[in-house]
Amino acid sequence: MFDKIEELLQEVSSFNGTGKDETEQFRLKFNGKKGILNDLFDQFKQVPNEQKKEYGQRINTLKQAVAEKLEALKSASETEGTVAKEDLSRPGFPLEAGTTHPITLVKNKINEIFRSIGFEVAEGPEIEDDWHNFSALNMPEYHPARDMQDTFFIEQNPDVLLRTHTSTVQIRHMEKNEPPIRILAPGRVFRNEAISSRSHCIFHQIEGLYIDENVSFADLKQTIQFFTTELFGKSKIRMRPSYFPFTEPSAEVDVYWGLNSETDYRITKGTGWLEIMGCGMVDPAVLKNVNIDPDKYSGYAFGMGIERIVMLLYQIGDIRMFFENDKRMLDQFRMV
Ligand code: 2NL
Repeated sequence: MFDKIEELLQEVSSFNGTGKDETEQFRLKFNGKKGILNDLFDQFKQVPNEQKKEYGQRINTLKQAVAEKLEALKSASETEGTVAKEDLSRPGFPLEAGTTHPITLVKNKINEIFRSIGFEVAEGPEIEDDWHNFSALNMPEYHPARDMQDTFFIEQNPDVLLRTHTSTVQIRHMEKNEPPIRILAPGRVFRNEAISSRSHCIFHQIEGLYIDENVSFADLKQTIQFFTTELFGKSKIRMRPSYFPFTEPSAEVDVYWGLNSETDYRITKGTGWLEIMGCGMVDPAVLKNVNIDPDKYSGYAFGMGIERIVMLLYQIGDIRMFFENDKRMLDQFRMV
């Protein structure tokens, strides 16, 4: 009798049914209403008293073994089921896409605004020579205006330098093209400045140039006003007299930002006005340098730093944030 139970125990532990039907047959054979276990429990009454204890222990062991085997088979078939049910057409885990840097974002916006009124984007080299960066722009060798910005020279050669403004692009364009000329020159420029929260050696500029017959200061003002309205939604501007070696007359452009918030007070120093760019009528000496007849043609030019505009638009307090590439900063421009 005990040998029979021992045999059954062996059968249970060695059972390794794979299919669903096989497992169900196994379950019915041992656990079914008319299964072996019920049978063995029914026989308990006929077992002699002195053997009842051992018999009880053995059939309980068998019952336990059957239960464990069924549990093991069940979880194995569940795992199998999941694999079989896997939807292979499901999309994979998404890869996080990069974001557009705020400087690029604003540069593109400004490009679009001027393209809509007939300007074309022009580009040129970052490593320049003295002529395109200084001399052609009415800044001869000993002109005091050259001290206005500190220049990076390379290879100890004063004729190989990093451009300090993108006017170089416009000089090159005027040398190769006849008026009418309507171009926009965005790009990186380089100045040897002390690192602080307000200054940086590499920054971005956009300059614009329009040369044709009868271009006037009124044309310049209207164009700038169109630009500030498009970019900031603000059309109230003023022009203050200024000086640049390459324009005459020259002006600084202020936008009326308003005094609606505490931030407005802080960034406009309580005046409501904000300086956004410099501009002027191209100096006849510059036109002569690129073989454009100043008696026939006139033109205007303007220039602005992109970082400053981005800081205004998105309330960024420190210029160094543009170059740290901190993901927490860049991620904020995902939806812009
Ligand atoms: C500023 C002011 C300015 C120009 C740039 C220019 C270029 C040529 C001829 C004449 Cl080829 N002018 N550019 C003119 C006036 C102002 O920039 O504050 N820039 C950040």
